[in-house]
Amino acid sequence: MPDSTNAFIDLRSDTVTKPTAAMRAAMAQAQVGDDVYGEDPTVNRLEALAARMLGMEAALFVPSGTMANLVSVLTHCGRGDEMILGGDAHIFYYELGGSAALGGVHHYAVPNQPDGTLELAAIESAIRGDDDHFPITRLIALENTHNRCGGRVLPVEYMDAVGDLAHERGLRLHVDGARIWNAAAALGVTPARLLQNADSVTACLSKGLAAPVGSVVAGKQDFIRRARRMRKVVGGGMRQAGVIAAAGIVSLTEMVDRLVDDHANARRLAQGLAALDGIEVDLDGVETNLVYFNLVRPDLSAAQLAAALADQGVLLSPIDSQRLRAVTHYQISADDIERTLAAFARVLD
Ligand code: TLP
Repeated sequence: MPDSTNAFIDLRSDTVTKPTAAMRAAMAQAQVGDDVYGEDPTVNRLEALAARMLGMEAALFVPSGTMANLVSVLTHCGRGDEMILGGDAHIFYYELGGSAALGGVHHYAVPNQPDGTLELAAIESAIRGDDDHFPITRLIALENTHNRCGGRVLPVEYMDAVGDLAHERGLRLHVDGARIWNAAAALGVTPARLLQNADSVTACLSKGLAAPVGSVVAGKQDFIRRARRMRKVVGGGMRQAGVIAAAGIVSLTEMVDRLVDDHANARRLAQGLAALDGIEVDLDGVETNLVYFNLVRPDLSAAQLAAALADQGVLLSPIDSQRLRAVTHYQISADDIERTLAAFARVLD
């Protein structure tokens, strides 16, 4: 079975998820056309469905979350404009400075709080005044769930408040919602409610929702029309993309409701890790499918622990010399969590 041949318990990321049998069947049967002409019926269906679920007027299918953020930022901002974002934001930390390199967009990074938020006062004071020395602030970007802050969920009231602040000051709010589905599941609200005050969102299909490829950008009709042109600029115009969009439709219709299982597995993993000597986990901070933890052993680095666990068949990501990340997802069962904890116990013994 192509979906279950992985010999490792792979907790490096939810990006490693493989397509389900239903996705492969949908891909094989997908009706296709040329999407640059707007003629791929499956892509059009995916975009309409995603827009509806995200509570936005329209959506655009793109190959990756990185391109979704890039296209969004370049559509909101011109050269020399500024965006305010967190110093731990994926856009700031892990996207090669793409919007600066390709679009000349200046990044104003303010500190992320441990819960993934940016203090409203910090955002407020980062907004530039009318002065010939300053770039023009155009955009605020939030991330929900927040990856580097531990998969933390930004609550509805906070999202609303940042949207209000942005709009009062004539700015736009973009949400890197690569894992917005996890955020909504953890809060027990719809993604549409969570994004009610946002102008645009990146939402990934190929993480917890297990599609092989693809993300969407969603926003107002006019924004998406301009984003479509920007996608073409960065080389993201795809042709018979219905073959992959078909998997994305299965993601949205069949894979959202099960995310709570990943969250339960993450919690069980975090609790088991917290009970081990040499590991520290902030249990209150484990709200979704990401488990960040610290190794507190002078004789072992995070990279050495990861290597020793790989020898035991368990893969996870060292983040720095002491910090590691484990991510639960569709291909990780409750039994895999127990086997992972047993491997940890052997390695740390
Ligand atoms: N995150 C990846 C790595 O790039 C770190 C991971 O394994 O978690 N926004 C957020 C919040 C993300 O976590 C990611 C991927 C992206 C955007 C980019 O998505 P892709 O990988 O599809 O370009």
